[in-house]
Amino acid sequence: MTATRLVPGLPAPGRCLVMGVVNVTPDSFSDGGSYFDPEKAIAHGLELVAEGADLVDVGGESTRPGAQRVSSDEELRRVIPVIRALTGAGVAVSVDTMRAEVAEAAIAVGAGLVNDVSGGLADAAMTPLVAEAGVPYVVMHWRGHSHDMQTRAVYTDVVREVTAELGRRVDALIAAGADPAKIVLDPGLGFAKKDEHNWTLLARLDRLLGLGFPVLIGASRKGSLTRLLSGTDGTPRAFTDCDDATLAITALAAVQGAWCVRVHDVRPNADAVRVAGAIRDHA
Ligand code: PMM
Repeated sequence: MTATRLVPGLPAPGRCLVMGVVNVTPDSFSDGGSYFDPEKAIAHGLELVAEGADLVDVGGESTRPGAQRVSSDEELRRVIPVIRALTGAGVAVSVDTMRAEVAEAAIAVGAGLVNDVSGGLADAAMTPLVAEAGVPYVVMHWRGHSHDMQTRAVYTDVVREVTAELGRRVDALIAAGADPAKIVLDPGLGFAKKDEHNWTLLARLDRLLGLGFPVLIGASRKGSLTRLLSGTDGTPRAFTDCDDATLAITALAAVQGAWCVRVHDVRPNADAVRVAGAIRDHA
């Protein structure tokens, strides 16, 4: 597995890809409210591409710890106009959704990848949908919805359990007829994970990379960074002030062969993946 591995239908620039985040939500922890207005979301997506994003991830449902679900009608209302406008402008778009209905509507307006933080576990219709549609699909490690996911952050060996649970999702997808070449794996940093679990998964990224599928890392502005960088009084660093730290993870993951990083602050991450690409080219 290398960063250059092609996932059909997506850009293949020969280095780790950069996925820019557009949360069309009033309450995402990282950029909550900033792009809830569709015009602002579209403008932001275009801005991320101008800064070097290879694709733009559009989501309409917050997954921050404790978040409650929105209805599928509301999710559709939030994301579809934004995806339609961005794909119409030639942008490669992924839809960040746990719902097959939303994924299907997004694909119909041009989304080229489905990014499902539940890895198909939240909606039984998702696995057959992505298998049938033949789109690239991000299978993130997940143990339950955000309102109580941190109670499931219980592991004996987090690396072994996460890779095994992802492996079972891959088996289900292949059994449903999905093309293995279109499956992307994601350890799900911060989802039913304590800080120690997130750091251990990053320390042993080789184990996930070793499964042979492209790997996506979503570390940008995650709580583990805010707590790692807390002040001397123990106050966590603000989410939006963790972009330099995100960059460190991007560089380390990209040089090891991650396929894509999902980030909010695109421009420096786009530089970092190019640096990592140059190092890999000369390894
Ligand atoms: N994290 C969030 C949302 N979607 N998708 C993938 N594949 N991996 C992630 O780690 C991930 C995700 C939550 O972060 P946000 O509120 O900044 O969007």
